[in-house]
Formats: sequence, C-alpha cells, structure tokens
Amino acid sequence: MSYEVKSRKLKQWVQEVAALCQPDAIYWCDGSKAEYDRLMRQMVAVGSATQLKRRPNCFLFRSDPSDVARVEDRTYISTPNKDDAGPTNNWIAPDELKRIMLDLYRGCMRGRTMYVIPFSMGVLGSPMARIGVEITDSPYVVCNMHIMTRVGVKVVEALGEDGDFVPCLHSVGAPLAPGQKDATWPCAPMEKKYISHFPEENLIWSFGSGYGGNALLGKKCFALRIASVMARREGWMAEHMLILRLISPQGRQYHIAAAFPSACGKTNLAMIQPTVPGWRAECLGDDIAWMKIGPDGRLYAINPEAGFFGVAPGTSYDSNPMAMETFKENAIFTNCVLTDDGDVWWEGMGVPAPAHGIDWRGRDWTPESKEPGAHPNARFTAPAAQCPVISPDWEKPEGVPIDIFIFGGRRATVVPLVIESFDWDHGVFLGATASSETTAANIGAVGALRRDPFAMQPFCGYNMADYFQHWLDMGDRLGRRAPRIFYVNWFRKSPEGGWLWPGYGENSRVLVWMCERVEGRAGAQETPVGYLPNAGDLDLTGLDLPPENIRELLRVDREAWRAEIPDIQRHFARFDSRLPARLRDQLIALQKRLEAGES
Ligand code: SAT
Ligand code: MN
Repeated sequence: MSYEVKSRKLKQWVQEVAALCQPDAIYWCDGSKAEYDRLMRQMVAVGSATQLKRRPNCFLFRSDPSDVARVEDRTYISTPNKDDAGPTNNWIAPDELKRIMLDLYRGCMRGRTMYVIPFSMGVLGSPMARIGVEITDSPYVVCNMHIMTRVGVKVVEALGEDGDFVPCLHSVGAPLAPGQKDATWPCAPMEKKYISHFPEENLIWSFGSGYGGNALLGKKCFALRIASVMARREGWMAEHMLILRLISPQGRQYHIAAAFPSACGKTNLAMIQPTVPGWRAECLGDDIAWMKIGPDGRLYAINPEAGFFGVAPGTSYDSNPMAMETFKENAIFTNCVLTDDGDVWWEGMGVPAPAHGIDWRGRDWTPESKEPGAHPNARFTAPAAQCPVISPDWEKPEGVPIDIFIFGGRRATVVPLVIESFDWDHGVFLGATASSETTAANIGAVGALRRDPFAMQPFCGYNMADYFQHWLDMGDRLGRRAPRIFYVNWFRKSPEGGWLWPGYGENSRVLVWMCERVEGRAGAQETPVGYLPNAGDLDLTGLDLPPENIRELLRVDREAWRAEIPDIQRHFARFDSRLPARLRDQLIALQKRLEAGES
C-alpha cells in the first residue's frame, strides 16, 4: 500500500477478507484523480467502458441485462430476532445467512483485484460524518465511490489507530479461471445475489450485483439501512430525503427536507428553479439526509453523499436543467444510448433521438426500434460540486437547520396538492401512511397503490413500527423547535386524465406558501385531513391555470377519504401491537373528523 494504515482492526479485516475471497492482488485506494483516471483507462482498454468524445472525461457503461436495479427481494436485514427486522424487511438469521454467504465468498475474487476503499459519509471533520471501508472487486464501483463519497488517505488518517468504521464487503460474484476472458459486466445470477445487513454489528455484505445501491454500499446500505439503526440507537435521524434551501426576496433562508418514493421527481425538486419572483433555491442534497439536534435545540441536516446517482431517462433541460449542467463533464453514465458521434442519449432527454445509436444492451438502435434505447433505470453519476445551484453551505460540517419536512407521493385522485399537519404527531401519521401509485419504475401493477412510509419502506434497517416511534420521540425532544410537516401531491389528474397542476418550477408556489406558514403570514383552511391553503393563499400570479383546477386541487372529498381508511387500517395492522398507540389514535381522530358534520 502507498500509505500507512494504523488501524489494526482494518488491516486484520482486509487480511481476513483476502484469505476468504482469494483475489490475485490487493489494492488500497487513495482517492486521487490519477487513480480514477488509471482505472477508467483500464476499463476502456478491456471494453467495459466507453469514453464519450462529446463530453469531457465522461464514460459510459452497459450492465448485464439481468443486473439493472436494486433487488429488494434479495435484500436482507439480519437480526437475531426476526421481529426486530419487522414486517417490511426480508429476514434470515445471521448465522444462517453468514453460512450461505461465506460459501459464496470463498474464492469469489479469483483472477481479480480486490480494492480497499476508505470513505467518509459526510465531510471529514463534521461531527455527523461516519467512516466506512468498502472492499470490492469492481473497479466500476471504485470510480463511482470516488464521486458519491469522499474517498482517500485523509479518511485513513482520520481513522487513526482505533477509529470506528462500517465494514462493507462487496463482490460481483464472478471469479475468473486462469486465462478465462472476463465479461464486460461481471455479476452473479439472481438466486446468488444477496444484499445483506447485520445491524447489530454495523456490517454490510453484498454479493452478486454490480449495480447502483446493491454495490455502492455507502448509499442505501450504509447511509440509510445501517445508519437508520445507528440513528435510533444514538438519538438522531437518517432519512431518505433531499435537502433544499429556499431564499426569500428579503434574504431569509428556509431549509426543507423532503421524502418521496421513486419516480416522484425528487431530484428535480432538489434542484428546483423557483418561478415565484424574487425567490431563489439552492440544492444541498438529492437523496439522503442525516439530522441531529444542535446546541440551539433545532434539527440540523447534512447530506452524507458527495455526488448524485440520478435516473437519466426523463431528465431534460425542461424537467431539470441543473442536473443537465451537472453531468456535462466528469460523469459516469450507465445503460444509456451511445450516439454515433460519441455522446449519450435517453428517452425524455428533450433532444431529438439520434438516427442511429447503440442501445443499453449494446445493440444497434434507431428511433424505429421497438424497445427503448436507454434502460428505464439508466443512471448518471456526477459530483454534487458541479451542480450550478449547489449551496455554498452544502459541506458545512454542522449542517443546516431544517424548518420544513415534506412527504409526498404520486396520486391521481383523493390527495390534495398540499396539506399542512395539525401538529407533529399528525405529521408523523402523514409520513407513516404516505402512499403512491406504482409507475413503470416500480415492480408490480402500474397504478396500484403502495404505502411507502416516509419513502423508507426499502431502506429502514429495523422494525418500521419502532421507526415510527423514533419519529414521535424526536418530536418530543424537539418540542416547539420541531420543523413543520407538510404533505404534497404534484400528480393530481382530471377525470379526463390531464394534469391539474403544472409541477416542476411551479411547485415553488407551494413551497413559498409553506415558508409563509412558518412565518405565520399565510392563511389556511382547517379541513378533516389537515390545513389546506385557500385558493387566495397561494401566489398564482402569472400562472395560467383554470380556477376549477385550483378548486379541485384544494378540495377534500370526504367520501374518497373515508374510502382510504380500510387501506390505512390494513397497512397499520401489519405492525400489530408494535404500532405506536399515538398513531392508532391519529387514525381514529381522522375517522372522527371525516364523520363529523360537513365543514
Ligand atoms: O440504486 S440506488 O439505490 O442507488 C438508487 C435507487 O434505486 O433509489
Ligand atoms: Mn433514493
């Protein structure tokens, strides 16, 4: 290794893993640009990466067709007691899961180099930052980790002799026999894929997949699943939330943390360009927030990541110009179309399709082809620092104080444009019952209703009922300094199927109402489901929207809401006696309000 490692725990773990996985070589990553460039050159040389002629320092990868997204049904929370994983997680007992996986890991890195990646989630020196070390046999993972986390020698220095780190073991699960030619995207078949978490040991074992959250272990595995367990233990929060700063014309800053299930425009909202005159926005993060109560009793948030791993299809200069600017250079693209002039393209990019290109499977593609050219879960990996609206404070070690929480989902009917919760408990109820209609990005029937509490269903590392309780406890501790909680739905449709609300930058009109509510300046109407703006409380100047749309967007249909109750009851019943009584009370109170005389 090219630098000194003082941590005995780390050196010993690396030796143990090497003895188990039997790589041809061990390489300790230093996080340098030279290292990134060298690995990219090697991957281009063996044909697993293509350098893009039209984008400086950008590379395209094509995954194996079987390895294109997170695999939720191969993802495990392995606690000694099954109940501690809860009804929303897959579970295998630690002893058994380790036995299965040790068999898979034995010799799995033969013919490959084993990379050791020391990384920090959060800027080094932040009291909220945590260190991880990922061992992987994928150079693609190393380069992505360079962008998504802070990798390097400084992390090893910060670790010192006895610092703590989360061991993250990853293998693509495709050993090479002597002389065997490597696949361009090595991985293991589905039944051998395991994305495993051992929360009691803060340990992550991932096998068989090279894609996204299955393989970049700092992200969903560490920063959400393991961190959510640490956070509960230690009294902070690890949430699946973007972080956004809104700045009023007077210069007052508001910080918003927002949770949405996938395909609800989270990355777009994170980089929003407000249309309300005089208001500006800055992005601090697009996926994950770690939050802790500060010395002044307010809740402070950092983004533990250093880059964006965003869905490419649908990203255009219309939907998200700031993202388009962010990946102009120094970016990695996965499963996009390669154009003949050496650029990437995808469906919904807002530029004409190339007359000819190579699709995500490596086949000739033309606009006449039957299948999409880019995979629907094609991705860009780009440094957050390259985002034109990244906040100058995005790496502030102590984070930013959160004023507003937003939950949301995609609902064609029933749920109004925006709801403000009556109080913290009611807000937790809104988060716990968050629902979304499934889209093509989800597995299962399109248009089916799915409850995705706090958008954490696939990411909570412990019993979700205990997680609800943790939210209630945090509210008790925050008291009157707690952020206000809102619920939004940008996706209402008319009976004819048209959008009622324009979305995108116009969503700022709703955000501005929230800020004005925080200041006690904006009005609202009390309804059975929460506070809603009156039509006159939203700044709609310059927005050419039929008044009947606004009426519909801000209408509470008691009948339709009553029809939701059985589904919420079923959802809560999954948690059995572990469901906090305060949430049960919220449901009963909602029922009562819906039954009370018409308001
Ligand atoms: O693949 S990731 O988990 O990083 C992205 C996502 O599916 O949300
Ligand atoms: Mn996410």
